[in-house]
Amino acid sequence: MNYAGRFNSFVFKGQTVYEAIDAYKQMRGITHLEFNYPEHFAGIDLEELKRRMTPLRVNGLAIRWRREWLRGNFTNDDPGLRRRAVQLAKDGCDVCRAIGGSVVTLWFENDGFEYAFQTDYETCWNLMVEGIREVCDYAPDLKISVEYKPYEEREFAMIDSTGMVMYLIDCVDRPNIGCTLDFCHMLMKHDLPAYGLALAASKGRLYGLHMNDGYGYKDSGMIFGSVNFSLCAEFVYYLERYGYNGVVFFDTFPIREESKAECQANLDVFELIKAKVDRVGKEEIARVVAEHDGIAAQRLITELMK
Ligand SMILES: [Mn+2]
Repeated sequence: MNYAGRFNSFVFKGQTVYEAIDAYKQMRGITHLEFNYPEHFAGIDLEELKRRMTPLRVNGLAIRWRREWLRGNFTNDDPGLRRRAVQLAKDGCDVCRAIGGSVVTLWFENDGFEYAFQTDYETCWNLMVEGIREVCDYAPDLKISVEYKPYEEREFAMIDSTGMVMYLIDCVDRPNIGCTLDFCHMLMKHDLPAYGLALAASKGRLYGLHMNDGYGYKDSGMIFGSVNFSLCAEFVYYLERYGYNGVVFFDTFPIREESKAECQANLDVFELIKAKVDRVGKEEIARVVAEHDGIAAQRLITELMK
């Protein structure tokens, strides 16, 4: 498996990007880096960055629009700001390519609404589709991956569920559009994580993973497998079944925990759950799934817990 951790687990505690890279190099199993653009590139020389990160590779980067676009990224009612929001994503594509990455993740933190009568839904949907299409066409050599989240920062997000992101992919209608699935975001929406995975992967549109765990009512960002063992095991099984060969990125929030140990704990438990799935075997799991029976499923979960 390819693994990456979250830079802000270190940066939010005052460490530099280079210090975080050094920490990742010391962990067992980390293979890739995943940046935020533009925040992690302030004052960074790309050639220097490439030297410092070797032998780690870059998966890609996530665009962060942040507060300047509070009224919307791609649905902003100010045409100039909207244009700059699309341009920021295109600039991110250039940087991603320059450092050897292949996936640009778009999470539309500001595209949503709070009030009835606040939004013309059809107009805004079309702005989302057209903006994303423009980014896809700008960088046909990169994977443009939309990460959905049901709410936070807005009360309602434009792209709020597995179903919505699959519909979006259909509307954008480009070969390089896909999605990144965040485990906590799926739980927040009461989307069954493995179900969404199967829909996206079966269409060849699963470009990224944000692995974490939580209680479902917010973006808890806890260690993978800490809360929902059975759902995590099912998720790993379907990753193997569809031959996912992208990066497993741990999108967790070690606010009180030591960041390096927390990332390593994620990676170790993911490997353990993967080993359990492999021990039981894909064929045996498929046989149980085919029974379509709750008790048989629970017997399998019990077996996986051993
Ligand atoms: Mn995420």
